[in-house]
Amino acid sequence: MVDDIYQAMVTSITDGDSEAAEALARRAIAEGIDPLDAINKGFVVGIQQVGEAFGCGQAFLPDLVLAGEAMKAAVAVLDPELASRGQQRETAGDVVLGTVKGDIHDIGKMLVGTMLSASGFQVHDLGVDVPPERFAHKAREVNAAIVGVSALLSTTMSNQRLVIEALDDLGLRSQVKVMVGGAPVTRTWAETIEADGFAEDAIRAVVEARRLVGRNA
Ligand code: HCB
Repeated sequence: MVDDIYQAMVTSITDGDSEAAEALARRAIAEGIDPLDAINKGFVVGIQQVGEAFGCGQAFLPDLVLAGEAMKAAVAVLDPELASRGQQRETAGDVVLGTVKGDIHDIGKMLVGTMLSASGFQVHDLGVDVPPERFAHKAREVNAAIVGVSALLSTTMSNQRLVIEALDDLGLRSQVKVMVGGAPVTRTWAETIEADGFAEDAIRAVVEARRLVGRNA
């Protein structure tokens, strides 16, 4: 029964059907399904399938656009549910979050932001296509503990390094931890550019962020 709803979620994304995705997200809440399970076992599986189909030429840009919109419609419904789970926690630190310059993918970053907020971090989401200097200036403005940098394209990954350099230019590098992520990003890449942390998904991003601010519990 629950598996049926997860499968319907997958299909709503592969069909690029925002209305169905939104309705299924509402149904999940009404039926007491963990919003994180709805995202990870349902909607994310759908978006991964669309990504794979695009990668091998079986889906096209309009399919990506529609799937992305359907995914965002579902996450927008589930987001407040996820966030409310962390409401009473003390602040674990400020995180500046954004997708690098030249890159407009924002779904994964949004999920990371939601999970970090739900875990007690104060998140400042700069959005997408963010120049390196903006990350650095915002980090200084809010006295950030962590800068989270997302990149989804192999052509924009190198801009994560530029964010680290921009922090260095403002003399902030020693006091701000940098956590990188995004589909093409690996731990090896993170080490190559001397980032402090890396996470494969939003759950691991919370674990990593807590490690970076010295709150492993
Ligand atoms: Co896009 N796209 N796309 N796309 N896109 C990818 C990323 C490809 C892998 C698809 C493919 O070829 N198989 C590919 C990139 C190949 C590469 O470079 N290695 C690709 C391409 C090529 C392109 C265009 C160039 C297509 C074109 O125009 N010809 C173009 C680029 C536009 C640009 O940015 N300048 C493009 C455009 C689009 C949209 C706009 C149509 C749409 C984005 C909509 C939006 O975000 N509002 C889109 C989408 C939806 C995708 C796929 C299908 C899904 C991305 C996604 O949302 N994944 C993606 C295929 C894929 O990734 N499998 C495809 C789901 C989220 C939950 O996962 O990895 O983003 P995530 O985030 C995770 C994780 O990485 C980590 O936690 C997140 C949550 O669990 N994480 C962090 C992310 N950031 C973190 C930061 C941290 O500090 C820590 C952890």
